[in-house]
Amino acid sequence: ATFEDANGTPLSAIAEAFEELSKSVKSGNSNALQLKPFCEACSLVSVLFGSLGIAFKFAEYEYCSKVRDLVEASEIYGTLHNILDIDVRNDTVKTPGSLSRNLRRVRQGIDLIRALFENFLCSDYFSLKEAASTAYAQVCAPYHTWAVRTAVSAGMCALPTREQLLLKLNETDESAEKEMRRYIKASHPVIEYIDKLYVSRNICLDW
Ligand code: 1PZ
Repeated sequence: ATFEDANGTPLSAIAEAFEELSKSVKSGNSNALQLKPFCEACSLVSVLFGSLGIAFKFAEYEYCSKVRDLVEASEIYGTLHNILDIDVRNDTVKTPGSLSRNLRRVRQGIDLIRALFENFLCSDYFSLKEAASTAYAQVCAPYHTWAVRTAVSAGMCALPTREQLLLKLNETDESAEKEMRRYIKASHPVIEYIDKLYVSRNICLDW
């Protein structure tokens, strides 16, 4: 199977996949989001890790193993909302390794990319390292242990430059801006939808 669209770059495939998700979320049916297309879109994000260098191997492993657990669950549970219902019933929403916890972590990953892309496009940040460090501090650091935060900040020093990243992703400044804006716009309703799954079941989002 190929996930490439007309432009054929990894970023355009990610943008395309999230636009599809955002369409089903906006369709209004509150049970609308199926695990399978959600996981497929989230798997596409992992190509970005390949552009980050060896320092983020552990992040790749962490993220991909959580997406894989959700893929395996997709046959049985079908929708995101079923996953929450099962874990609420078993009181395992926040239990390490539970599907609802993995979903929360994957959601933080796609939000991290959203924040990174926003910073990348904002002229206040000169380097990829600055853009990524700020995005991480905003979205993920509050929920990570000291050990993880330390490893991440060490890894940031080994990030490629903006230009190297664009080259690896086969994008120009203009094409990357276009695809990143598509992703920012499309991921927003998806992230909001996932948050609502928790909040509507009286689960706060401070973890
Ligand atoms: C060009 C892009 C540059 C962006 C660089 C940002 C890299 C951030 C790396 C974050 C590493 C986090 C690693 C480990 C986190 C774990 O503490 C938690 C544990 O969850 P638990 O098992 O306790 O429930 N794991 C996660 O949160 C899984 C997802 C983390 C990775 C998200 C990265 C998303 C994609 C980054 C860009 C490619």
